[in-house]
Amino acid sequence: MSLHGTYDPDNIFAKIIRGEMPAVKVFEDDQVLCFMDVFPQARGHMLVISRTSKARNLLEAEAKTLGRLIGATQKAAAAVTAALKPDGVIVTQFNGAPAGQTVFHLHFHVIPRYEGEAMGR
Ligand code: DGP
Repeated sequence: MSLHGTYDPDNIFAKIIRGEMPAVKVFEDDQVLCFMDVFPQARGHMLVISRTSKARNLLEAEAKTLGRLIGATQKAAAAVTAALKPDGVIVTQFNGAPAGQTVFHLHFHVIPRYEGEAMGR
């Protein structure tokens, strides 16, 4: 799916939000959800999503949603740094299939990096 199109309410993250699919949740409130990536690129790889927004990508997100998401992403990065003591943390996200996006519900990746360890699945 390119940047153009409409939100699919049956995407996998929408199902996780509705409790129709299992996920290993790290934290959640009424606005955001942080959970473990099922195909981790490194130990502690997490995803941060909005529970309420129907934005498929960064370009569609409202400022308020982005504010909440980046706050939760910072919290996730701090939590994984405290828990697993990585040497670095990548925060990233992809917009549109040609850019590498595979799930079309806006999400931020939090990927710990460890010196001497290759990244990959
Ligand atoms: P992206 O390429 O940015 O759209 O990344 C989507 C990520 O979602 C990818 O790292 C794998 C992860 N993922 C896909 N399906 C599931 C799932 O069912 N559960 C969880 N926890 N993660 C998933």
